[in-house]
Amino acid sequence: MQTLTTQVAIIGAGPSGLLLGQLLNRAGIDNVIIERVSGEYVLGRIRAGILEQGFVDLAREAGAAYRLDEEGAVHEGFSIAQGDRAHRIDLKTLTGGDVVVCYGQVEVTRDLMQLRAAAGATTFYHAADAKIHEPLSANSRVTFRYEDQDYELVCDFVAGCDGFHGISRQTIPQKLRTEHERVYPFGWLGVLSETPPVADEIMYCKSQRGFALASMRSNTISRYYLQVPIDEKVENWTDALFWAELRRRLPKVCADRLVTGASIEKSIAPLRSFVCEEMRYGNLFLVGDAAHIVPPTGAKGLNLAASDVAILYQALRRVYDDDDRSSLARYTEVALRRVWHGERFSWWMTNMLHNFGDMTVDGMAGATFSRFMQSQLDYYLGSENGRRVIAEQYVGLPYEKI
Ligand code: FAS
Ligand code: PHB
Repeated sequence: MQTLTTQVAIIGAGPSGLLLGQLLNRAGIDNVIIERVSGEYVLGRIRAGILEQGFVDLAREAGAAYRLDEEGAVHEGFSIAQGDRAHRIDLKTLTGGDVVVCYGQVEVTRDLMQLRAAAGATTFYHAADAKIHEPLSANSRVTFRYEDQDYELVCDFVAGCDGFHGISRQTIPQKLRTEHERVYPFGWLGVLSETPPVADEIMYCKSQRGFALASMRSNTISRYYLQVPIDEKVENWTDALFWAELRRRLPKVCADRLVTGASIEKSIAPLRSFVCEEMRYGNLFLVGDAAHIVPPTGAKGLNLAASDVAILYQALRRVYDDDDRSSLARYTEVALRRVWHGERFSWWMTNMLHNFGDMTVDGMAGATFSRFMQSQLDYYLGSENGRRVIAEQYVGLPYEKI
C-alpha cells in the first residue's frame, strides 16, 4: 500500500470535482482528484448547455473562464412554444440585466482538465475501488487501486463529487440520510448534430405529441431533445425518425427551417428529482449530483453543482486561512436552501411542459392534471409578472454566503 497525503481528497473529475480542485489550487490548498474512468470518457458525456451568471462568475474566480468568455454565447432570453405559438421570456429586461450563457458542460470540463494538468495537480484517472475510511476521525482517508497498486490517500477532508452513482452518498449511514425522490414517467432522447440551430435562442416546446427542446452548442452545433417513454430504447430511433418527430413538435416556422444531419451523439437520459438531505458526514462533503438530481427542464443540474462548490470552497478557505471550522457545520443548510429552489423550479417546469398522457399524476387522471398544468402555463406566460417569475429562476437565484 502506497500512502499519500493531501488536504482535500476529491472523488470525481466531473465539473464539480474539477471546479472545486481548480479553486483550491488557486488558493494554495492541496488536493488530489480520484476519478474512476478516463478523462476522455468524462469528456464523452454530453450533458448541460446553459450556465447561470453565478456559474460564470465562479469560473472567472477560478481563472477558468477564458474560453468561456471568448466562445460562450450570451443569451438574453429563451422561448416557450405551445403548438405554433412561441412566447419569449426576455430574461434581460425582466430581471433588470441578468442573462445566461450557452456553453457546453463538455467544454467547461475540458477547460478545467487542461488547467489542472498545466498546474501539475495530482489526478488519478482509472482509479478503481475507491473507499472512504474514518470520515468522522482526524485520520480520514480514501483508498483506491491505480495501475495494479493499492493507494491510501490520507486527508483532512473528502469532497464527494462522484455523481448520483458514486460511493460518497452511500458512505453516509442510511439512518442519517433523508432522501426525497420523484422519478418521472418519461425520459429525454438527446441528439447532438453538426447542423445550424433552428433558432438563435433556446426553445422549450410543449406539443400534443410530447415535449421537445431545441438548444445549441454554437451556431454550427445543435442539441435537441424529445420526450420519450421511460422504457424507450435509443436503438429504436434512427436519425430520420428523430428529425421527423422533432419537426412534428416544433412550431411550424421552426420546423420549416430545421436543418437535419447525422447525429454525432444520441442518448436517452432518465428524468428524476432527487435530494439527499444530509450533505456532510464528518469530514465528508457531498457536492453536485452526488447529493441531488434535477430533471434538465430547468437547466439547473450543473448550475446547482456550482453553487455547492462555491459554498464548500468558502468554508474550506475559512478553515485553512483563518483556522475557523464553524462554517463547515452550515454547509448542508446553506447548500440545500438553493438546491431546493432549483429542484422546485425544475419540477414545476417539467410538469408544465411535458405530456403526461393518461398517466395518473399526483393522484388524479392525466387529463385532469394536464388541464391544471395548461392553466398554470397560460397564467405565467400571459403576464409580465408571470414571465418575471420564470425569468428570475431561469437566470439563477443569488448564491448565499456561508
Ligand atoms: P458528474 O456525474 O458529472 O461527475 C461525477 C464523476 O465522478 C464522474 O466523472 C464519475 O465517473 C466519477 N465517479 C463516480 N463514481 C466514482 C467512484 N466510485 N470513484 C471515482 N470516481 C467516480 N444538467 C443540465 O443543467 N442540463 C442538462 O441538459 C443536463 N443533461 C444531463 C444528462 C445526463 C444523462 C445526466 C446524467 C445529467 C445531465 N445534467 C444536465 C446534469 C449534469 O450536467 C450534472 O448536473 C453534472 O454533470 C453534475 O456534475 P458532477 O456533480 O460533477 O457529477
Ligand atoms: C442543453 O443545451 O443541453 C440544455 C439546455 C437547456 C436545458 C437542458 C439542456 O434546460
